[in-house]
Amino acid sequence: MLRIVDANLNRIGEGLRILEDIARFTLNDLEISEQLKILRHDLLPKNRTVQKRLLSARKAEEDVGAFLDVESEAERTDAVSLVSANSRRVQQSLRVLEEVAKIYGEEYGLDWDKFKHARFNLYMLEQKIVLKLLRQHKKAKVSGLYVIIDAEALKGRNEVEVARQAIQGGAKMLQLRDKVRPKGMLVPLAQELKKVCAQSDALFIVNDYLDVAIASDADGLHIGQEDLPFAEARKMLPADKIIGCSSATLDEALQAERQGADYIAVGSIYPTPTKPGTRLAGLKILRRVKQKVSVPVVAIGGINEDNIAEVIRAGADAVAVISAVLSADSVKKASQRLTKIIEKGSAR
Ligand code: TZP
Ligand code: MG
Repeated sequence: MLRIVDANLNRIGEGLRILEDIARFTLNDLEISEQLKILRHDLLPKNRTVQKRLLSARKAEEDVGAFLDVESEAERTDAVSLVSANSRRVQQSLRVLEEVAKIYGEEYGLDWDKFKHARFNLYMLEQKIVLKLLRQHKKAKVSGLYVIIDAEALKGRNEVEVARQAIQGGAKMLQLRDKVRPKGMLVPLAQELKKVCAQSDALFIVNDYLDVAIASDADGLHIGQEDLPFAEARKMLPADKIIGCSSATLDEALQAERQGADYIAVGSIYPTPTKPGTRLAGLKILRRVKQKVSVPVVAIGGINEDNIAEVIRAGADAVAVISAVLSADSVKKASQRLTKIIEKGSAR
């Protein structure tokens, strides 16, 4: 029994340490990593006599299961599977200790209730870590050509077909921007667009509407300075979804980053008839924002084949366009040309 207790305590310590390091170094999340650290310290025995008894019972060289690897151990390809596998390990060990402690608790100084609480605590922490990792993964994909499917610029063309063409032409992100149609019509359209994006690993973002983003399981939401306040949107949007914020000044961009924006859109870079009355930010603000923030920066407004190279040179990670793609005769060819220039510029 002591060998079981010893082995499971070791497993718990090791598994929690991996989770803690992922929270600390991969997610930079102080709160989660501290919670895991406290959990680890709380669970491992501090009583010297108990520690000694456990050490004396250890016979690692006689462990018949020591090298019994299962297939899935070699398959842990990313941080999410690492977190899932290690959470499972810790949860199972906590369960074992809970059962052992119910019978031998007094003799070994183990409290079964503590293991049970820790197990439930870990279910929640695992969920938090996984959702945050998934968000980080999406955030890392903010790059390249970002095509905004704007209802008014479509001129009767079919959104889904336009989306397919844009992706075939190299777009890495799509946004549904529709300030006209009722949401009852937008939700099925958004769901369809999400499917098209998911097939090609492109990000699908909904402009303005949190409810449509949630209903369509979009990868994220885009909000402007006068839309739903960031904090409210973050509270209501699932933790694995990203939020992008528009900004026209360095102060707005810095504030958005402080609030937790996953990307910052800077615009308008050039004057544009697509959004009359929009504030002009220009390349200078784009450069300054890029220097000051660490989240990806998206440039928007009046960008086309003639000026996109200088936008990339100014530091944009992604370029959002409406008319340069939607007004072209061929959505696919226009996307291809823009993508090519972006790739050339980014390779420098
Ligand atoms: N936000 C700032 S400028 C702009 C938006 C939505 C319009 C971008 O459209 P275009 O046609 O690429 O200039
Ligand atoms: Mg808006």
